[in-house]
Amino acid sequence: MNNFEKRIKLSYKQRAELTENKLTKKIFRLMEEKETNLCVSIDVTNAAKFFSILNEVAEHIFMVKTHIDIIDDFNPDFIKKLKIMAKKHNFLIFEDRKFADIGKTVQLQYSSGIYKIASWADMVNAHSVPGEGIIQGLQVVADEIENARGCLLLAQMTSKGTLATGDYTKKTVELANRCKSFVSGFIGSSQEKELKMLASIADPGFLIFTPGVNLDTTKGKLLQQYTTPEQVINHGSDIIIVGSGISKAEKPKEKALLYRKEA
Ligand code: 5BU
Repeated sequence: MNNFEKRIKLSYKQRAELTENKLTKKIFRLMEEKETNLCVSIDVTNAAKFFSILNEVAEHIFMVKTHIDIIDDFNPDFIKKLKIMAKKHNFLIFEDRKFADIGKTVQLQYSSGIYKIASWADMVNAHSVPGEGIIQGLQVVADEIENARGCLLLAQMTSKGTLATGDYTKKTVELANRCKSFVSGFIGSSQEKELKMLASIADPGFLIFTPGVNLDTTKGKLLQQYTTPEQVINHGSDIIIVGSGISKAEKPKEKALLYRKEA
């Protein structure tokens, strides 16, 4: 079996055995246990609204994705509440921070400042453009934390005209291969050709997360591109990230169930 076939055919249990990454193993276990590969992205600016949506969808997700720096009324209670909910409803937290600097700067951005991301986010993501230093900088922080921490590399992006294609994607996968203890996998494109390419070169011990998923439209605002859950999973992705398709719906809970079933 080639990598693509392994991704499609092996069970989560079998896939979990192909990695030593602690967070990746935890994710495979959790997806199997909760019977969901849905990660919801709640991109709202008000804390009360954020928690109201999260409360509705919690039973259907294995992970919530945040953009912590868009919350207008952020204070440390936000994190306390988020952690309590994550424990109660058994989901993980992914801060979509997209780190992009040299090692010693990302080390500080990950550990310090107002948000202290490393203290609460199980998963973060990073651009591969700085090279291995970015992973080393994040990992210095992660190694000090008791709970499993992981990182996704942006091998691709979902926006039309992205420069993260072809050789850039291949080199990102090579970088990940050198840093398997901290890198859990990749952000993959929602577009068929690109995603299939990534799914065929990425070792099946790596997870592929795909945003740009929506059942109602193919074009989002400001050059976002969408495809359906069924398409991205058949094209080799493991996890769908759904934002406005759920959070802007009249009934987020019903939509979350729908996306969960589709994926
Ligand atoms: P949407 O409302 O489903 O379009 O939200 C998608 C979310 O995923 C949003 O938070 C983006 O920042 C995030 N995203 C993305 O859309 N495309 C990418 O390539 C990456 C992240 Br990386």
